[in-house]
Amino acid sequence: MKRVTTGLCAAALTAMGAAGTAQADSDEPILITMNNWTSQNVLAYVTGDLLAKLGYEVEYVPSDTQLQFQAIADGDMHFQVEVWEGSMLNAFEKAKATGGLVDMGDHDAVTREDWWVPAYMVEKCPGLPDWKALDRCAELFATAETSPKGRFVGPPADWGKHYSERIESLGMNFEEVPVGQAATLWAELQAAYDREEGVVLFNWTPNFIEAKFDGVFVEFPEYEAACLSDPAWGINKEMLYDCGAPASGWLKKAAWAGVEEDFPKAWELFGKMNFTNAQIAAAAAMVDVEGISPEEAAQKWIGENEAVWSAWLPK
Ligand code: TMO
Repeated sequence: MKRVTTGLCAAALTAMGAAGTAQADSDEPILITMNNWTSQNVLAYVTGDLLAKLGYEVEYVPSDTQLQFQAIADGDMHFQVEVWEGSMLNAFEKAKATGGLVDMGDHDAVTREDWWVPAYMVEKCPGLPDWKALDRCAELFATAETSPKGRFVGPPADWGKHYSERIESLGMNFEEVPVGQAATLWAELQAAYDREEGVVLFNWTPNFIEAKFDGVFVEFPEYEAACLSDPAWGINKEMLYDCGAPASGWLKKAAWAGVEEDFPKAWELFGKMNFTNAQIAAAAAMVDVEGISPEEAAQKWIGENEAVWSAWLPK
């Protein structure tokens, strides 16, 4: 990906041009934010591969799902390809308000992130997917560690979900046991699924899960913005978080405001990039089902979807 600057003869430059590598508008690397779930990693590498086609140098910077937005606003990172409403709204809005971070538009994808049960649990616990039914069946979800409370297998801490508060706010007979990384969520699901044992875990869509496991999201009190800001809203008059996440959430892109001037071709690309639910689910499946690396998955996606991405490149 290294841009060739000096000491290169004209013939070689022409050859590069013929191979489709354009001249970039900056020598500085573009810093792409990397998070800790699969589709984001694949889409980040797709972004990097497309930037390379425009002649840019690219670096990938690992970041925390909540703290990344202020880092983007400060120009310490330049682009995030997956901003999820259900887990990042507040941190995103706060950074946007400083003026340093720009909303680069929505993907077509519609998202949901919430508690999720396999379909066989709906038969074992009448009334599911309603959360009150789940709560009545708490014992079916108990483990030695949580008994007599049910165990909720929660997300890594940096995903900003406030589930322990939700359990308290709704007075549920559950205990959150968070995982350290996404792979543990799927290992817990697979282990329970094979034996049709009780399990309720954090999940989201689009994801590879829908292609491999049959199940449903738990229906909590319907999301309204006030649930996250006004304790008086909802069932619990003294606490926030007494609601589910948006059932039809947005998925956005975010960039550092300085990209427009420093990397104008990249700015145009970021504005046009747009993934669907099916594309994102397939991106995750290449890694989590087929077992190839996120880098390879990105290259495969680029190879198979030229008609899609070529429309995003600046003319
Ligand atoms: C932000 N995530 C897709 C992991 O819920």
